[in-house]
Amino acid sequence: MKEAWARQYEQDGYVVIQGLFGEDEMKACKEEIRRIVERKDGAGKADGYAMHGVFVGLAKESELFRRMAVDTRLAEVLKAIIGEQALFLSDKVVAKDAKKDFASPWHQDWMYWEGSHKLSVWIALDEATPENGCLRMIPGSHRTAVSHALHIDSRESFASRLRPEDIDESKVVAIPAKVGTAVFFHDLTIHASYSNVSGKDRWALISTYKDAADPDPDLPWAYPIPVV
Ligand SMILES: O=C(O)CCC(=O)C(=O)O
Repeated sequence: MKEAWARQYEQDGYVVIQGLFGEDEMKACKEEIRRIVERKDGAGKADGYAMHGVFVGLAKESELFRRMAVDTRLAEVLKAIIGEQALFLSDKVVAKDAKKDFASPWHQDWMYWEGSHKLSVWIALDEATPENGCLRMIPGSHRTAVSHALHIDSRESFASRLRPEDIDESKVVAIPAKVGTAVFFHDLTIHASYSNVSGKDRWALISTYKDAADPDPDLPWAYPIPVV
């Protein structure tokens, strides 16, 4: 299995493991996220503006997410792909629902971080489909860094994005995911997500890792935890 994961990741720039976590665990994560957001931003905010977008730094705030970051099921896959020195750096929730139905634009994560290559794990806290905003990927795109245009609307996240003409739609693969599914992807894999037109939640937990042996400048956004 380990070799198959590593091979798939090497070939496509991502590997999908359906149902790596259980529904109850994902429900507990969502409840904990609501508690964190309410504690940080005030009562009612978890169902208000704060929960309709991106909240960064869950592990910093919660033992549950510190455990989640180094969970043995994730660690097994991370070790197969990154190696023995996998290091957790940061996590976030990307929450879309009936009030916030944004589609994430096409991009490569590396444009935001630069430095050594990182890997992110996108975990489905709700079932994700094309109707409620599942991921879209371009297999094999992790081999090349593509220049991104700067997006000037500062009210939106994802400041660096690819131009529509950079995307060959015939190569795009949708990644529907059952609750608890984990998508491991390279920071050069070109990805986006559909908007959520379903009226239902589509929350995802996204955690980022690197090989601790790879040099990097200071990463002020990181909250490092060794995986093994
Ligand atoms: O969950 C999503 O909608 C996509 C998030 C994403 O592309 C990212 O955080 O890099």
